[in-house]
Amino acid sequence: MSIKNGLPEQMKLAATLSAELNPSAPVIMAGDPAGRIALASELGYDAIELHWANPAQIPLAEIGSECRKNGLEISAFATGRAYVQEGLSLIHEDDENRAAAVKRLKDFVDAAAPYQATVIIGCIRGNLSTEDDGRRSLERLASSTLTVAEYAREKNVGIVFEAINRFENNYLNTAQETAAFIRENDLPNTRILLDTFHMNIEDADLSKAILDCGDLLGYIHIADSNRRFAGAGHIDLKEIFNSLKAVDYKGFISAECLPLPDSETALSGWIQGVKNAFR
Ligand code: LER
Ligand code: MN
Repeated sequence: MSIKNGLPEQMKLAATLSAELNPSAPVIMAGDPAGRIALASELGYDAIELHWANPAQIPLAEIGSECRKNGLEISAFATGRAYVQEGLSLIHEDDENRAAAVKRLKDFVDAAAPYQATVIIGCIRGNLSTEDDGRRSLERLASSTLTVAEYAREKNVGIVFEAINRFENNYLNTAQETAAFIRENDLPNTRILLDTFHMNIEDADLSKAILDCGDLLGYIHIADSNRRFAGAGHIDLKEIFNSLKAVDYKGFISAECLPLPDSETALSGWIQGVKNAFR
């Protein structure tokens, strides 16, 4: 295994970026893309993960050019803000809303294609209504996600589908349930995103969850138990890294954590926490 900056070279580190910082949203940096991207590069990050509700609002030409200048990639486009801010949901009972959610994800795929970036399906899968027994919603989810995944395959863009804790999405919470959904529906170009913050709430055995996903694992979000930077809580990150090594994980590991106590401290603390866990 070749090691670069204290980590396996095959594991690349991404810093999350959005337009504005919000102490309750798990995005580590925001604002002036040029300054933020230069700082992330200086600290040892390899990539940037973008968090916007709509790709049309992203200053993508500037971000792309600053990334190139600093030798960084765009790892992924997170899409959950389209649900949180605009209510677009892949399982919505209203056909128009659901079609708009699918269209938004296709727009994200188009934005991701030139950068060979991945598109994340997380909170945009929406929440089950209280009257729903789940079956019809899961059928809608499978159909909407299949449409997006087939479109992504044509554009050669990878999709990662995230297991999210029950307080944000009220179904498909564990790694096992989420992996089963992807496998059973044979979704093309689609792998699972595991987020250690959600796993700490939902998965009884974090290591086993990673090992069971195996090569279905396509992307990792690392935040600690309190959703602060790696090392700021009580998750056993050494165990996480040992499991990632065991499945020969070769993807991005992203700092999707709260910008606390401030963005700069979280950015440098996260890198240090990840390196300590790997040692
Ligand atoms: C999205 O990656 C995620 O983890 C959500 O919890 C964002 O709030
Ligand atoms: Mn996440």
